[in-house]
Amino acid sequence: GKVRAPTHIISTISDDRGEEPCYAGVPMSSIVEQGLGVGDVISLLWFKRSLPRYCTRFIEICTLLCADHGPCVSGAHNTIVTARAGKDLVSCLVSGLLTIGPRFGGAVDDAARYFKDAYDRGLTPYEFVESMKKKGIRVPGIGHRIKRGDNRDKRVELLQLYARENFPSVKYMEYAVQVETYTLSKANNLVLNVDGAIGSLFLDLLAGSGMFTKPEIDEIVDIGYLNGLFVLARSIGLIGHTFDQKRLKQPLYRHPWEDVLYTK
Ligand code: Q5B
Repeated sequence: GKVRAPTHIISTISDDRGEEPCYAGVPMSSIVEQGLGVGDVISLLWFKRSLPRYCTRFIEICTLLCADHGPCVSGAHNTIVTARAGKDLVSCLVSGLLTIGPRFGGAVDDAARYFKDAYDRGLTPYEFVESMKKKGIRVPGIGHRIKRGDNRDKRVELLQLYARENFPSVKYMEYAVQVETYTLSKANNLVLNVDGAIGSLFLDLLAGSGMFTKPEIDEIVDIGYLNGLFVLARSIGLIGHTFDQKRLKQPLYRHPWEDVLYTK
């Protein structure tokens, strides 16, 4: 019989060998004809399934709300400096993206991991936060440089409102809110931030939509899909900052001496 030569790559998300490319088995023409959006495409290419509209809309809202947060945040700052050094679009984009990590924008996965573990083990917010403190770990998804208890992050409020109105259950988000209530009693900047809101709400989406088995949820949280939402969204803003600097013909950036503490 025929012997199949061994393949060096396995791929399960897309296929362009037919008349038209397919995303997780769905032909592109069908995506266009059904009027699907970027949330549906993310569902197909990341989760390998079509998700209900309220889920794909949630993914789109995350993308809209995280697209940019002004020129002063780490990512935009790096992109602006790189653009002003005369570099190309891809260099400007990746220099901004490289700042995304545990402190800035890349705490979504860890927020989901820690909130899930604490909720599933039945820890009270007090037990959870104090156990993190003992381990010397900052609670991912908590804290912000400019947002405060009396100046909440509008993005967090919008995500919470959407989920309360559309998700079958928001138990993980409500747990994150209880954690926030406790951390705010310690310091006014320890609000639930956008990473924490997305991390906890995505747990609710995964657990409440009925579209994922428990092992699949564990795998998604374990692999770490959710920082991808921030990375994808913020790429939109970083590309915008690149064009902005080039349009404005901004010169090479040099940080002022007065703003550096020179010391021995
Ligand atoms: N403390 C975000 O810190 C920040 C604590 C904490 C327990 C915490 C910090 C943090 C976890 C990571 C996280 C996502 C670095 C943030 C984002 C996107 C963004 C950005 C934008 C956008 C801020 C003062 C005191 C210290 C600390 C304690 C702070 N956080 N304790 N758990 N989580 N959070 N990142 O202001 O006793 O004095 O030593 O790491 O979720 O990135 O808009 O800017 O869209 O672009 O620098 O929104 O919270 O505070 O370091 O001076 O700490 O609070 O231990 O206590 P800060 P620090 P003590 S959203």
